[in-house]
Amino acid sequence: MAAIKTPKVAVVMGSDSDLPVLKSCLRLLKEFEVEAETIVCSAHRTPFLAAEFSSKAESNGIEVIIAAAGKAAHLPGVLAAYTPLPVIGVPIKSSTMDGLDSLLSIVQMPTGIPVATVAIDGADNAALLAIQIMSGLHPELREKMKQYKAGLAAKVEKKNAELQTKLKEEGL
Ligand code: RP5
Repeated sequence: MAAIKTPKVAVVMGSDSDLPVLKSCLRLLKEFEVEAETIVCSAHRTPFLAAEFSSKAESNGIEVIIAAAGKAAHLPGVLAAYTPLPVIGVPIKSSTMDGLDSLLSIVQMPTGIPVATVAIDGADNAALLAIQIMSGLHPELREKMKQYKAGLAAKVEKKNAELQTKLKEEGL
């Protein structure tokens, strides 16, 4: 049986000014031991690079593309146009419109070319969704995702227990 390769995603940002938002995405991918190819590439300033990168992504072993952009955020849609791979769009809050411009530019894709869009600045969910998509091929990711969710639940349970104690102490 052929060895299953390391899961690999591309994290593409429209500008280096998007990096602060994407750091938590990169940290999560690292935590789940997913390889990330991370580049700056603009749909408007480097359109040929965007087309070339996306056209070659599948043959370069990438399984999911995460694309972040702000303002007239066309990068995720342009990348999606050039690849059969799933593309996850991260709208960046980078202008006077508080990211609503980015959100609508990314989410309102025409039929046939979907971009799975997370919340404005929702970089963590982009990483988690990419991991969930890849976990069909990589069972170890499915197991890690179960542990991650159990960890989230444990944190909420702890907070609830603390709240109950506090309420009792304050007679509320
Ligand atoms: C978008 O324009 C980028 O994704 C970024 O969010 C925004 C501003 O880019 P810079 O002017 O900071 O390079 O293309």
